[in-house]
Amino acid sequence: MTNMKKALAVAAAAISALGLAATLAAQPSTAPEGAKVYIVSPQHGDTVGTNVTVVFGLSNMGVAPAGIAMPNTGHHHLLINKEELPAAGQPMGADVTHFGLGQTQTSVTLEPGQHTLQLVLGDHLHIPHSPPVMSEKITITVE
Ligand SMILES: [Cu+2]
Repeated sequence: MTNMKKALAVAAAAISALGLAATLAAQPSTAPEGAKVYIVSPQHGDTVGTNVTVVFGLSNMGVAPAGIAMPNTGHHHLLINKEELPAAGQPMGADVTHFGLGQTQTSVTLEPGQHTLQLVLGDHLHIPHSPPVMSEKITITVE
């Protein structure tokens, strides 16, 4: 192969790799079968004080910090008193709490009354997986 042909072949390979990367980036990250996110604590129906430690659980997937693209991983997002779920295929915004360092628990201060908590896993771009990996929404009472 001449040098020119070699250069063209390398360029063609680079272009097709870029095209593939662009195609992959447009796809939501997939979640494996059996992936499950759940709230370990508190439990649905619990009565708690105003300072609440929320412990996140995840099975059949791994936790990775935001920005790190690894298959079958994501980071947690906590939804407090949210009626609607995050839109599919779009990064979650500031209306949910991101745990982009890979945290698996947090402490929140809540007013007395009833509150709902729900977790949604997001990929390296904060986009819910396909299919979405989200916990059941639990209700707690704060006294
Ligand atoms: Cu996020």
